[in-house]
This record gives sequence, C-alpha cells and structure tokens, in this order.
Amino acid sequence: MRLSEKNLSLLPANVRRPSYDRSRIAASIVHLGIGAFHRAHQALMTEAVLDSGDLAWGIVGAGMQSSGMRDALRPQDGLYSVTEFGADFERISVVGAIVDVLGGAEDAEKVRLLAKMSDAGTRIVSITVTEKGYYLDLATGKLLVQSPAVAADLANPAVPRTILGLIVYALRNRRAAGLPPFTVLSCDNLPNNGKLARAAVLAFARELDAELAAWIEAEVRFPCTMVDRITPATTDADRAHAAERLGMEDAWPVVTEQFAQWVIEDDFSMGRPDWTLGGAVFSDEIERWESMKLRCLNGSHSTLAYLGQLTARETVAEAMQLPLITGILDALWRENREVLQAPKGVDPADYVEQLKQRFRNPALKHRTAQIASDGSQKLPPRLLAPLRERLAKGWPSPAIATAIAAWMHFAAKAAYAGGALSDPMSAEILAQAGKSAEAAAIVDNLLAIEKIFARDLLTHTAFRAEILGKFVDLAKNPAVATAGQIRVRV
Ligand code: CS2
Repeated sequence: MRLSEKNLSLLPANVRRPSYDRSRIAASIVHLGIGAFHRAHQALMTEAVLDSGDLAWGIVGAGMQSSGMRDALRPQDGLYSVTEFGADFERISVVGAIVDVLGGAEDAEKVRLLAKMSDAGTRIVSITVTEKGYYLDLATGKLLVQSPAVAADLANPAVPRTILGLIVYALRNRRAAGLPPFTVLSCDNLPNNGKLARAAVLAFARELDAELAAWIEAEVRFPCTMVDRITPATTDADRAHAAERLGMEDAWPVVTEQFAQWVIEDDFSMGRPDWTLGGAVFSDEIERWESMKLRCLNGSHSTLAYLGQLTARETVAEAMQLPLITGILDALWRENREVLQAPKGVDPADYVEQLKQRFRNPALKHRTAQIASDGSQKLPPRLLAPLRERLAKGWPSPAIATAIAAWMHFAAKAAYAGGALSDPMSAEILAQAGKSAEAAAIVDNLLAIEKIFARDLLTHTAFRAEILGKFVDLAKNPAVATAGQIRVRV
C-alpha cells in the first residue's frame, strides 16, 4: 500500500494529516528546487497556513535537474511524510501543501513549468537550488555568463533549465500579457539571498533585453530570507522507518530536526501567506539573522565536514565526539562572535549552545560527505566573510585558517586518490591541489583560485603564514588522513 489521497483515511491516528479539502487549494506558489529541505521547511510552514483554512497558497514544486521527486510524489498525489526528531521528541506528519510536481530532466516538463510560472495565478516563485544554482561568481558577484547552462538558456528561451532562464522568461511573458510580476523568494544559504537573486536575474535579463531588465528592476520584489532546519538526505533506513509509522510506503519521506527557523523580509508584490502560523518571523533585520546563521551554523558545519572527512567521521554527530574537532569549533565560534552583529534580542552564546545540541542530535544521520560538497561555493560566505572582517581589524584567525586548511587537505586527498569532488569547480580545484605534494605549494596553488579566494588572501602575508602553519599542523597530525602524504619543508 502506498501513501495517496485515497489512503489518507487509513493512516494510524497518531499521524498528522491535512485537515482541509485539498481539491479546493489554489496553487499560487511555484517552488524551484524541490528537495528534502523545502519539504521540511517552507512546505511544512505553508501546511500550517492551509490547516488554518486559508487555501490560497498551494505549492507546485519543480525539480531542476532530475525527475526523481516528480516520479516519487505524483503517484502519491503530492503527499509525503516529514518526521521531526528532537532530544525526546518524534512526530510524523503527512503534508498536503504540494499539489503537483513538475520539471526535471525532460524538455516538455520545463515547458509546462514555464507556462505555470507565466500564469496569472502564480504569485510567488520560491527557490532552493543551493549556492551554485545562481550562477554567480561569489568572489565578485558577477553572473557566470560563460557557464554552459547560462549560455544555453540565453540561446533557447523555449526550454529554460536554470532558475534565471525560467524566472526571466516567465516575467517576460507576464509583462507581455499585462500581468503583474510574481515575488521571487530565495530560500538559499547565501548572505542577502534576495539581493543576490536579484543581481543574477537582472544580469541575465540585461544580456537579453535592456528594457525588460529595467522593468524587472523597477517592478519585481526579491525579499531576503534566513532559512534554517537541518535536513539530511533521505536514506533507506528513513524510508523503512516512515513505512513502519505510516503503515504504508512513502517513496520519498523527509527526516529532519525539531528545530526550525525562517526569518523573512516582508516585501511581496502579490500578497503572501501568513507563514507566522507555521513559526516564521517577518523582520527587517534579515542581514543580521542571515550572517549569524551562515557563519555560526553553516561555517561550523563546513568545518566539521572537512575535519570529519579527514578523520573518518561519517556523520556530524560522530564528528562532534572528537575533541580535535570540537576544540576547533569552539575557537571558530569565538572568532565569529568577535565580529558578529547579532539580531536584537538574540544572545549569540545561547545560539551557539543550541547549535551544539542540534549537531549532537543522534537521530539525524547527517553525513559529513553531504555537507563537504560544493566547498567552492560555501567557503566564501561561511568562512571567508568573517575572515576578511577580522583581517581588516588586524586580528589573527587561527580557527578559520584551520577550517580552510582542512578544506585544502580534503581537496589534496581527493587529488592524490585520483577521485573527483562533488563541486562545480572540481576540475580546477583538483588540478591546483594535485600539482605538488609540498605544503606551501599546495596552499599557494589553492589560494590562487580567484573564483573562491579573490586576490587579497594570497598576497596577505600574515594570513598566508597563518594558514600555512595550520595546514602543516594538520599534515603532521597522525589522526588526519593526509598525514604522511604531504611534504613539509623544514
Ligand atoms: C549544511 C546546510 O549542507 C550544508 O552545507 O550546512 O544544509 C545546513 O544543514 C542547513 O543550512 C541548516 O539550516
């Protein structure tokens, strides 16, 4: 038996389920990048809105690269389960907010998606495509016009594959039809995510049509948001657990933590749901919320991931058992806090304590390999931003330097093993990391990648000495996988 509209009534009594009539929902939100995170976060908060009786805000989800989610959820009428785990807490809910899933690999689906976005009923287009889905050079903020995906979308308006092509062509259709523009709501882990989305969309539009770009600039709203909920990729064990609780199969359940936070700038052109019903907060302090979260949570997550990968710790909770790692994290949090501007009413010390509890959550099998992906995209906002603020004050940053050195070891390890990295810049990183087996050369060759490090760090004498020192410390530590493989000149 499989989860579906027809089988809802057969769920055990302790499973939460939609309290409203799904056939009456208006699907006014299109979500680009329908993965586990969106389904554990925005979709669940939207579920609370629907449960309150406001049925104006159903979601049409879209896969950007693969059709996997569509194939899993369509036979289930869009229904799926979310299991939330806290220290002494477990709750399972079946969510009805996603009314359809489009998109994926096939051209015909992209055409349907574009038509849905161009439709008068679409009021919000929200996005979770990760950092690389914006096609921005994060060191300069410029659009990667040469990237094959962007070039293809500029050349082929009928079947756009990137969020930029989809948004710009849909807005062009709406303008031509005299329809108001939807709001573009970025929910990715980027500082000023709305502003970055706007910059990428405008740069793409300018390549096509200056007038259209000017219209977008004047008319389209791109609120910034801070999103937070640790949601690991679903495993087979999660599928089995959900099936047992539901008494039926769910092809793609979501497992997440109890904690959830969503802070949103209240700037929507065609209305918005009252997401506060699901726990969201509207605020004009997004930049502070976002930088606290990115640096304290995601920065330490990346640090844990690279050090965890180097010390054979498969999950975050396992990595949190290793004093070598927790010692570096404590120092990293101190370095971050010294340059942090916390939102009003938030005590950063409490925030960090709560993070430690969240990272230790044994119910979440959050793989360090998953977080270690896309380092080229994650390092700049998570680690290099606070680093530059500290360098400007002339302060040393041994913990941030260790974190970056750990990423360098991680890259060197992959280069020596002849493997690949899950990173859009894998080829370039591995070429630089594998050029030499000598510590100083590896550090310099990697620091020379301008798309990640810009130009200032390689030539900063004090920082270069600091990171080399930390890189050498790791190379000499027998607990680290690359120890013995890297030559250290004395
Ligand atoms: C993680 C995030 O994979 C990663 O890079 O740091 O996905 C993290 O789990 C979320 O941002 C938590 O809100």
